[in-house]
Amino acid sequence: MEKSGMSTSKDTSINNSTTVAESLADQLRCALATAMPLLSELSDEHVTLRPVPDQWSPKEIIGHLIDSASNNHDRFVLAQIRTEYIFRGYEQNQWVAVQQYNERTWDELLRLWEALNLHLAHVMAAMSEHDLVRKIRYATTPEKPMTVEFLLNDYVGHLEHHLTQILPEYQRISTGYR
Ligand code: NI
Repeated sequence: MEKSGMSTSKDTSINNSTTVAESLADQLRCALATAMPLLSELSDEHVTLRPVPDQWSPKEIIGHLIDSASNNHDRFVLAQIRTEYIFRGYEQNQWVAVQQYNERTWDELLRLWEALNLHLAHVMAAMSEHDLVRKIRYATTPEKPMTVEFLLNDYVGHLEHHLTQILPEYQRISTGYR
């Protein structure tokens, strides 16, 4: 992978060689930078309320995104270390229920969610073109291999999908998880 620091000064205006991985990481950073101020403004009453009894509150949606970040942290790292890596799934609704996200303060949840994702953006940006074409599989659908690039794109799209549930005006950037 070419690092921009290696290039001569005259070519910077034409091509700063942003990699696909760096571009996906930038989408994630941009989503965080856009959403954080809007999320921070929401009242504690609003973010604790479940619209209907079996739907997540905004705190629980951010909790689900924290679970997504922590599970995908494993995946983003292990996909680069192991060949033939099969992802375990996780019981999304039970993860949210067990952790009682509604009992946490909104500010603490947001800071945890942001910090985890800033680190994941860093991990994503460091991936090479070779890493992105590696194949990974889910235990539930082992017959359908997917690339690491698909996984990263899907991760950012999934995050934005849930952001739009809390922030209806949020404009998605990612092409993933449509
Ligand atoms: Ni989800």
